[in-house]
Order: sequence, then C-alpha cells, then structure tokens
Amino acid sequence: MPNLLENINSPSDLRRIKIEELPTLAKELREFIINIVATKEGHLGASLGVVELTIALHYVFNTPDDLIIWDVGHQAYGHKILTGRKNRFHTNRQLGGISGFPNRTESEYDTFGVGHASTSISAALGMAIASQIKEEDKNHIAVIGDASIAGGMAFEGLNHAGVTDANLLVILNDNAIGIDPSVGALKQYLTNVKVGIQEQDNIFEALNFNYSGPIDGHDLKSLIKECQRLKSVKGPKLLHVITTKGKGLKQAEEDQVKYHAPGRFDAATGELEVGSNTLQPPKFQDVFGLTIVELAHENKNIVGITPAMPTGSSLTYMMQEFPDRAFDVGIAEQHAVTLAAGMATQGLVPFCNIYSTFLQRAYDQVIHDVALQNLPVIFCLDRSGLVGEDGATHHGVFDISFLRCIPNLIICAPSNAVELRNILYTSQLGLKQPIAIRYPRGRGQIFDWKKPFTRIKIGKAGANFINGNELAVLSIGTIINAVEKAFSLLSEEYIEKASYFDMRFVKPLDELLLHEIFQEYHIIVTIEDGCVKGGFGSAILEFAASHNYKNEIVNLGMPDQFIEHGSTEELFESVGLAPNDLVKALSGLLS
Ligand SMILES: Cc1ncc(C[n+]2csc(CCOP(=O)(O)OP(=O)(O)O)c2C)c(N)n1
Repeated sequence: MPNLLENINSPSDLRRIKIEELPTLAKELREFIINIVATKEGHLGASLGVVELTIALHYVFNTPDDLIIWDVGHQAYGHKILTGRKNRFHTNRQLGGISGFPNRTESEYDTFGVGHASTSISAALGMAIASQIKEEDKNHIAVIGDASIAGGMAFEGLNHAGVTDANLLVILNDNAIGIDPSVGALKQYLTNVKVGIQEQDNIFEALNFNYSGPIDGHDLKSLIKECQRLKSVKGPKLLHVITTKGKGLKQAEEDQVKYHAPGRFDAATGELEVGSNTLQPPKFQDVFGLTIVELAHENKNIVGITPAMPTGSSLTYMMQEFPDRAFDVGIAEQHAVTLAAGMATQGLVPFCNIYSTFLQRAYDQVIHDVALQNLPVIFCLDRSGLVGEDGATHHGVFDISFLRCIPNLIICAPSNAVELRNILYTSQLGLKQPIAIRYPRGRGQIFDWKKPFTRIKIGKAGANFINGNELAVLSIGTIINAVEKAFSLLSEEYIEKASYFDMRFVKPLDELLLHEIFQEYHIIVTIEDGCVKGGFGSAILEFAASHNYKNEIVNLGMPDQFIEHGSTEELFESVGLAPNDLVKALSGLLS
C-alpha cells in the first residue's frame, strides 16, 4: 500500500499526486488525525469532516499565495498536517507545541489567527480588497461552518462583500451542527436547500453572491471540479458544501456532540477511554446548570440563555426541564446579551451564560443595553481564568478588567461550588442591577455542594484564614485553592505572620474589611487568575490610593502578554502562580 501522506511536506508535494490517488490520501490523512487525537486529545469531528475539502483547496489553489481563511479554526488539523506540520502534529495544543488553531506566527499558510467564530468572511474580504488595491491576482477563500455563518459578524461581512467586486470565495461547510446542533431560521433554510425545497429566493444570491451547490463535500472529484470552475468566476461567490462532522469514524459520526472534542479514545475502535470511577467533585458547569433548574422551579420568571454552548455550559439541564424558558440562540453573543436585556425590562430574570472569552464580543451590549439601563441581567461567565489547551484565543483572563469600569455592574467570583450556588440563588432574589459571576472550567474541590441556599450579602467578602498581621493575601475566585495550598507549604515562621482573605466581590469591594486590613497589615498581596492590568489588584491599588494608605502592595496575576496553550497546571507555573511560586513570593516578602 502506498503511503502518500509520508511524502507530503507542503501543498506543492500534494499537487504532484494524481487526482485518482487523492481518495487514498484522504483516508491516510483521516487515520493520521484519528491516531494522534486519540492519545493527545483535541478537536476531532470538525477536522474529520473537512478532510476532502482541505485536500481539494490546497490541490486547486496556489497556497500560500492564494489565501485560505478558516473560520474558528478547530477544523484545520488536516490543513496543518498538509502544510509542513505533520511531524509536529503530535505536539498539538501542548505547552511549546503547535496551536490547536491557525496562527500567523506558526506558518505562512495560516493566513489569519482564529479561535472565535464568524470572523473569516470579514478577514478574507479585507485581504481581497488589499489584493485589489495592490493589484495582485490572488484568490481569497473563507471556509465557514453553518453555525458560524449565522453569527452576526458573518452577516456583516456578507452584506459588505455583496456590494464589492472583490475576489472572494466563501465556502459554506454545512454539516448542520456546531458543537451542538445548529439552530435558527437560517439553519432551516439551509436544510430546505439541501433537500431541494427551495421556495424562497436563494439568500446568498439575494446578497449578490454567485451561489453554487450544494455539493457533496466528501466527493473529491466534484469538489476539485467546482473549485477549479470558481477560480475563473469574478466577484463574491459562495460554494455550499455538505459534509458529515466526524466523517470516517463511526462513533464520531453517530455522536457528533461528544466527538467534537472527545478526550482520549481508542483509535482502532473509536471507544472513548473511561475515566477513573472514583467519585469526583462536580464541575462548576453542572453546579450552574443544576442550580438554575432548582431555582427555576421556584421562580417562574427565570430564563436561561446560551449562545451556542448548551452542552459546554450545562444549560442543557434547563433546556430539557423547561424547553420554553431556556434558549440556545446560536453563535450570537451580542444578541444573547441584548435579548437578556429585553427580557429583563419585562420582569423576567435572565441567566445569560457566556464563556468569559466570548463575552468580549458583546462588550457594547453589556454597557449600552444592560448596565446603562441598570437592568438586572445575571451574567454567568463560564471558563473564566486559564482554560488550558485551547490557548490564547480562549483564556478568560480579561473579564475582570473590562467589566470593572462599567457602572452599575456587580462582579463576583465565587471561590467554590457552594459559593457559586449561593450567588446564583442570591442573584434572582430581586437584585436591582446587573451582576457578572465568573467561574472556571472544570471541577472544584467540594463534593457536598447541594446545601440549602444561603443569601450572600452583595459586596461582602467570604471566608478568611487569620493568623499573623504582617502580610495579608487578598484573593478572588477559585485561585484561593492555590493560596490555601501555598499556606500549607509555607514554613511555620512565615505562616505566623500571614493571613488570607477571600474577597469574593471585585465590585463593590468590601471596603469595611479593606480598611481593617490596611490598618492592620503591612504588606498586601493580591492574587487573581485574570490580567493584572486593570484587574482586582488594580482595584485594591485604587482603594489604597484614594484612602492614602501607604502599605506595600504586590499584585499577582496574569502578566501583560497573551498566554499560550498548555495544561492549566503548566500555564499557572509559567506565569508564576502555582502554589510553589506563591510560597516563594510570600517567603520572599516575609523574610
Ligand atoms: C464567538 C464564538 N462563540 C462560540 C464559540 C464556540 N464554538 C467553537 S466551534 C463552534 C461551532 C462551530 O460550528 P460551525 O460553524 O458549524 O463549524 P464546524 O464545527 O462545523 O466546522 C462554537 C459554537 C466560538 N469559537 N466563538
């Protein structure tokens, strides 16, 4: 059996292969991806679905001169492997290894950095207009999924492109699923097109795109033929390609949600590796999901909103129990926020669950639609802090900074599952203003979290460990676990001099407590899993300055740089926030 992939180190090698041999290459590429993702983990289904499309694009177009722009980028594994990163692909998403997403610093074939959805059409149009201005003859190809094309920004890009004569090819990779099944009227329209019920005018033609398809995205011959034809079609064009997410691995085709990013599995059988069956504390996501179901039974005004992350956020529990009161609005963070605002004007109590990193999309909506009108929307910011292997595009480290300057908005970072549960409970007891509740990905440390609800006083700090009065550590959120660990490792003479406080709220600060602390302790150390610039520590500096306190203040948190991918433990170490680093820092200050 020939090993075609072995000899491909760049697309020019690929272009030397005979067309008849490409299906064999597709098979090899699929196996290559499966074998590595099975043990190294990562995004599987999306990349398996575009194996043929990836081959066809690099085969027909003259990359890297012609520019392929992947939307989201989690489907670009085949692209990475064919463009010189085959031998490094086993380092995918690991510390020091290649990124799980296209990244301009990594390869000239990665034309645009991605991770967040719906950017490809705008970026590709920008490049196409640049080519016009520079009088360069290039192709610009945006590959976008059916979930991402429903994102607002993609519409904005289509709307602009349709009145240009830019050389833009949008490839709509339609597999009818994002991470969870796609939603919305556009999805229904695309389904109609697929099954041949096309009563309305073609929506893309209406936007001045030259539309072709739908074609079978696993049929290399027709893909290549159509891409070749489109090369000579001028202006904006859209090719509608139908693919199957997870194609080529039975389980991944059948359970597309689970196999989006399945963790480890058996490459031969596709069976997922069973985790250890020792009892583990719950994920924060489940604490959120199960708690709002409990609350929604009592409070009929509660509604839940997620922009395209029902499984990831665990809003699925509420969607099952209260299908009329829980909404997956698709990749539409801006809409999700303003939808929540609208609901709040009418007395509903919206829990708007958005990953911290994706809330960045909806900044103006938070300010203009929610905070300015002081509407009591409850933002649940999942995946705050470091998220690990997804890397720089996905870390939720900016939220405290970018939210802290917004008037009316309460910011709370519960330090454990019980606190999360209680602040969720407190938030729906008639709060008169918006609140952002941030919590990380993954599991906490408390098993017994389903305790009777307790109301939390807004702006009141949480637990503390009071010992000596030389140094006080002020922390926010779950990073208190690292502080606790550090204290357990600190030598006796230093422990006697130090205390720590879970401040719980970034805004409003517990000023009463802060006055006591600043009067009692010489050194104040703040620690947070968000960026230091403008973050919780900055709030403490502002407090100290405005009250003329002269204590020594040290701010620990994320440095002023983008943090790459790796396990969260490795990343915490890399920024000096692992327990051992804290021990060193505290010992240094106390010696
Ligand atoms: C702004 C934003 N919101 C949410 C996500 C999370 N997310 C990653 S992939 C994905 C689904 C993308 O689906 P689709 O566009 O159909 O592409 P496919 O997976 O089929 O390639 C979502 C919601 C994101 N990356 N960016």
